[in-house]
Amino acid sequence: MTNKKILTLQDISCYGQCSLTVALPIISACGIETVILPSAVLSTHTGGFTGYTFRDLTEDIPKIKTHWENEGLKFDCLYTGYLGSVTQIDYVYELRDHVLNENATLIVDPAMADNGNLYYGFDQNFVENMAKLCGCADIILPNITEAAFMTNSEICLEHHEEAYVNMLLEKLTALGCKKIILKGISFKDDEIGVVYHDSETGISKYYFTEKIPKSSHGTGDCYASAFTGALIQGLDPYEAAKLACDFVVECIRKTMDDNNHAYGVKFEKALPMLVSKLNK
Ligand code: PXL
Repeated sequence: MTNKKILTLQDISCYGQCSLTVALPIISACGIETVILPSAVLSTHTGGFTGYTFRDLTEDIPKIKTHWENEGLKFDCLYTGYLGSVTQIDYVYELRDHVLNENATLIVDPAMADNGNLYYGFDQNFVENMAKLCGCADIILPNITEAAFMTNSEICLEHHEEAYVNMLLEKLTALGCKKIILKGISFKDDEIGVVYHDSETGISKYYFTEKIPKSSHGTGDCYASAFTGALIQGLDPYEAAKLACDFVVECIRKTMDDNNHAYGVKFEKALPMLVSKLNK
């Protein structure tokens, strides 16, 4: 039996249900061995908290990579989430070149913006470097805001038109992006969804779910983790994209009745649903 291993590079936000504290349990629940490379340790995430601590682990990344190389450790997938600097983006290429198996998959979630704004601390230079990384990835998972920033496009957050989505997909393809899952598309008031676009075949496939009128932090990380776990478990990218949509809706549903839980979603309560759908 093969035992595929995913390496994921992103921060640990100790409190806040995002990045590694969701990626590790979600990918593990998908039945995949998950190896973590923490890029930083923060006391909380940066969305809505002030005065958080930030321990930068950038200089540990090449040392950890070298140790793994010396041990002959290799991975079938590298999934990157929130990265704190351009130097960390540069280390993704090093990891790709030195600790991945042949035919491994590079999945990049350019987790740097949402709702029309860059997250605290990011600038145009970071955006340009992230766009370059996305151009080298096998699969990228931007939301509309991230796609617009990376392609210098107008940011349109609702009432999308298909022409707008196609324009973003074309510009992302021009960056070199191969398979694109563009999130947060809304053609109708009560629906939200994703498009899966394969740049090689030119085929786009949409998937929509009900739109729950609640903005939740951390759903992008839940989405990317469920997608990555499902893909490496053997689903094709469109099926994995659909399952990740259903999982995120369930995460939001499980959190909806709690007004003191805006910092994240109660993804733990949605894991049984993810596991049962994945094993069907
Ligand atoms: O969920 C993305 C994310 C991850 N890590 C940190 C963040 C954010 C979003 O704000 O601040 C530290």
